[in-house]
Amino acid sequence: MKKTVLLVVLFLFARFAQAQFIGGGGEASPDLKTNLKALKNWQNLRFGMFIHWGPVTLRGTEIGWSRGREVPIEEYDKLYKEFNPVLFSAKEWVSVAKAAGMKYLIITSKHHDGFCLWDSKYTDYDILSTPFKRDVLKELAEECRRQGILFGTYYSIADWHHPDYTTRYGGDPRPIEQSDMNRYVVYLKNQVKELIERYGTNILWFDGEWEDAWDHQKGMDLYRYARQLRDDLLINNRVDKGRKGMQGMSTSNKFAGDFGTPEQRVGTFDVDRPWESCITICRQWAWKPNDRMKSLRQCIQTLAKTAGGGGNLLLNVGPMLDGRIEQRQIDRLKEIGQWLARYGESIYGTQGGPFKPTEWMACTYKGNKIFIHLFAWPEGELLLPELKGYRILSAQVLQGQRLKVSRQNGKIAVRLPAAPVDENDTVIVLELDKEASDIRPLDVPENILRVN
Ligand code: FHN
Repeated sequence: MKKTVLLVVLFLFARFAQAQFIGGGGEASPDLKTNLKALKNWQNLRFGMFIHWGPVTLRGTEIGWSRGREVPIEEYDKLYKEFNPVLFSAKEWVSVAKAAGMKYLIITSKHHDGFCLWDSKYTDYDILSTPFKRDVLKELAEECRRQGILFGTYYSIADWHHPDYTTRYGGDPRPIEQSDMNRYVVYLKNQVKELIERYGTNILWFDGEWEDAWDHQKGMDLYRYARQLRDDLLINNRVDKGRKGMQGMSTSNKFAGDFGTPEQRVGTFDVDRPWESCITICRQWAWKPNDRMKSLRQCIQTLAKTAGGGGNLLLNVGPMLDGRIEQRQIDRLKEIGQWLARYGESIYGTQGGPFKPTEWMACTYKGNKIFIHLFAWPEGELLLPELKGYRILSAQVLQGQRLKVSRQNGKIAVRLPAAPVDENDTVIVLELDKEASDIRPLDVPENILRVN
């Protein structure tokens, strides 16, 4: 008997140790815990605007990365002396986001090039040192509050301009012997404090954590520092070193961060861990003349697939050097907004699933309603795997006609109209006899569909 008890105790301890130190499940340490109310609110918003902007826009090359490449470092670091975007209007930008159906906005307060779009007490390499002399972050933060858009700030941990940051880029000849990363971390924290206390940022979207200058300890320390300044703050997983490349999710719970950050792709279906895909509406993050822009179809289907996978979409625009957002990008965003004005119920406040996304469909649900987003049009009938234990009370095209629904050979069969109602994404609504939240996610065989 004594021997059995000892074995049980040893087994339980081993399990506990595994959860804590080897990661992959188990609890994140208490002071790295996400503010669940803030997280839920943000997840319900589903769609935000990302903005990459700075003096580099004078050259139309990529922000940060073109320093020391397309634009010699000396020239790049002097661009701010010519930066005078007189047509910048926070009201216009926020109105464009709102018209697109976006519910939050994240602006690059400081990118890898180290230039600050606000009046920072800790550097002169900021917007007040330009001929423009207006605090872009102040105007945007206030306008977001005025128009009810959640305001957030991107902040690059990598700072290729700052003398104390210890990773050089772009052939930068400056030796790092005099550099002091601890001094840089003090600078970083002081600026983060400004963003939280002076601009009321709700989301800290860190980036540039992949370089050797940054490590796990610094990541966890920065997360704790920011959360103790403001508890209902959301901080992405690029505050720490857990992110596994562009797929964007952290490899274990030991790393800090409230949500994963897949980049330039729709994240993998995951309804257990929060995530947000950041994707450019064109190809470059910062503005580039005649950069290829995504079609309306691509934009809407990317949003539906992201929500259908359980994630948020942060769609990026790069405003021009005079401060305006390009008219064609404004028009594209407005078109997305028109689709959301009609079908937004199938995106905002929904969860991903229960049918997992495929090439031709994605699925979201809310309460007892399941929204099937169709990107291709089946011949005659839409067939879906059975939902055992659930009665389907009705089926209809969202905002449209009712449809005949039946069970056939263990499948749900929805009789469809001859043609899609919306070429980009026609939404079919199934109303169930009870909440859909307990349905375990289901794979939909690609070949279940006969497309005409
Ligand atoms: O280098 C940056 C890039 O410029 C852009 O900011 C994206 C946005 O997520 N992040 C980095 C690349 O991973």
